[in-house]
Amino acid sequence: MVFSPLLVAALLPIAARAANDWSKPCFGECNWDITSGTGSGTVRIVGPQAAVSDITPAAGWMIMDCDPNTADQDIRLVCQDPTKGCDHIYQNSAAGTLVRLPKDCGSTPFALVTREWVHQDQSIPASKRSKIVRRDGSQPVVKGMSLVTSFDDPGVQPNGNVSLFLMGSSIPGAAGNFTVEPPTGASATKRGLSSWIDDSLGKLAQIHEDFSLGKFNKTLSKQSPIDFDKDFTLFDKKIDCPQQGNIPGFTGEAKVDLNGKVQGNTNYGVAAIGSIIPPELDDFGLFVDLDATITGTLGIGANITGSISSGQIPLFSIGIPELDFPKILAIGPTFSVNAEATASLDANVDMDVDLAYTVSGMQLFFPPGANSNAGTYTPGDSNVKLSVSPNVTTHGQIAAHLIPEISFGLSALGGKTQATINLNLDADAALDLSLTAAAEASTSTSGNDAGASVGGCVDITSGLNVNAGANADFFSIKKDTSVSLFKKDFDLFKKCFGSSTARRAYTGRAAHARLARADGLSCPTSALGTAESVVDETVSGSSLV
Ligand SMILES: *[C@@H]1O[C@H](CO)[C@@H](O)[C@H](O)[C@H]1NC(C)=O
Ligand SMILES: *[C@@H]1O[C@H](CO)[C@@H](O)[C@H](O)[C@H]1NC(C)=O
Ligand SMILES: *[C@@H]1O[C@H](CO)[C@@H](O)[C@H](O)[C@H]1NC(C)=O
Ligand SMILES: *[C@@H]1O[C@H](CO)[C@@H](O)[C@H](O)[C@H]1NC(C)=O
Ligand SMILES: CC(=O)N[C@H]1CO[C@H](CO)[C@@H](O)[C@@H]1O
Repeated sequence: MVFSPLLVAALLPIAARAANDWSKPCFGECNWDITSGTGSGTVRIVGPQAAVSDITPAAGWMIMDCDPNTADQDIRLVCQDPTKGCDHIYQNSAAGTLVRLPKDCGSTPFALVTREWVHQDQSIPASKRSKIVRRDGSQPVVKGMSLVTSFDDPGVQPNGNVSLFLMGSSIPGAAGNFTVEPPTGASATKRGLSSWIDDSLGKLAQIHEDFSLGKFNKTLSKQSPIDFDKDFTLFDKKIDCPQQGNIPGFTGEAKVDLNGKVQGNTNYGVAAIGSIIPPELDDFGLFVDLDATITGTLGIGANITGSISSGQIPLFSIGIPELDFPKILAIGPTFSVNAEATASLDANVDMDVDLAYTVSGMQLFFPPGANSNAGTYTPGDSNVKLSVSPNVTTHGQIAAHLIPEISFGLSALGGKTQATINLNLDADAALDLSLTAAAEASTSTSGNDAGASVGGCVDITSGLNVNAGANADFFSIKKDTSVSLFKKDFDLFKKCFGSSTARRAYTGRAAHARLARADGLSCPTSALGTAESVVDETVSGSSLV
């Protein structure tokens, strides 16, 4: 691992300083930090001198009336200390200049001046009088300024284009542990932009890693916990099966239950590059840190035949603290859990399979870059229980998915760029079952010797598949495409049992594809024997890695 100069700097206590320095004027370039309790970040804007200026006390200005909760407004202000550079705003004309606002004025870090004039109300509030009226009793001229935050306001010609570079983290207090450095010279090409994004995300990810290792003051490290624990039925279909000859009528049922648990922590970081004037994003990337344990038990019972699919079922959804650079970029993440199951069966089947995964130190990058780190991934022990009716020849296939998902709603520059980026961790368990009615079945009198009465093979696989996608065209990612970030499959359990005839009849996956095309459920055409246990074992997770 290469230690960036940034990281080395971050490790020195003296480097612990926010990028936005309120004591220095922002002339031609400016940093602004998120200081809310839910995250941290810095946006850096860079433009020609005439295009970026400052109306905070650092540049000598004092604002007299300004609504701290409004973005677009007219304000009154005076130049209180000309030696600090109030005049910088007049390099071209005040109108068309992007200015930094003091914290107590406006709800945004920057605004575009559309008009500047000598205000007709020259009064100075008593509370500010002593600071503003000069020693000789003279009073500076009260100016008026109209501020807007739609940075392409048609009412004004901007004094130049202004670039923006942004880095943010869901860890409060991480700003100040990084600085946003614009790309230099040749790298300001399309390719240079995306490598700037990659580098910035790489640096942030490194800082996150250090935070999680407790290298920094631990009280700063705050993660977004994810916690989900629920029992639910993915589908439950009942059919009244009428009497057929000497098979009595009964209520057939196909049921899939899942007890799912997802516990862990997540953090994220973002980087964006573009311009605030004109307002457009040129590239964007994010990464997610994830430590999670996904466990669950999948239970299946069926005594009717056919295929069924539950479709994706939303089970749970909760917001994760957002990151907001007002009027520039807002990221609102959501953690949700979905589940899905499909089955094709024509035997009497009862199955319980555990899902168990632990993911730690996973770092996922979107768009996928060189930085992705799968972390360590350990399957846990899994109990496998399977009972089937002994005397049918069948192929069956069941798959169940538990899908925790983190989606990032993104809105940049007054909605000019909007998209939702989804990262989903699809944990699945699948059963492939192939049974052949063994000749001995008819002579078997006790259900205990399942091996003698039923033959076949069972193959249980489980896997974790991490995908990313966006719901709108998003730079290099096209709408509704999905990118695989990580994929791992395990053959959890594979076993043949019963007679050798039955084993030979095992035809593998090809047979299931045929069945999966069938649709709907129906009553069995012949009586199904009572299900007998064929597998009851614990598969050790450590045997799978
Ligand atoms: C400002 O940005 C616009 C739109 O991207 C571009 O057409 C124009 O050439 C830029 N002006 C300068 C001076 O770079
Ligand atoms: C850690 O952070 C807390 C809260 O910000 C602060 O009170 C404490 O002094 C810090 N400790 C160190 C060793 O920096
Ligand atoms: C059919 O399967 C359901 C679900 O496993 C079970 O509750 C029911 O008792 C079964 N009925 C028969 C007649 O086997
Ligand atoms: C399966 O066994 C049951 C009883 O064990 C019997 O009633 C049924 O006819 C058998 N079905 C087939 C297809 O052999
Ligand atoms: C190691 C280090 O420099 N940590 C700093 C990260 O930033 C916070 C907030 O500015 C400081 O308090 C830490 O000391």
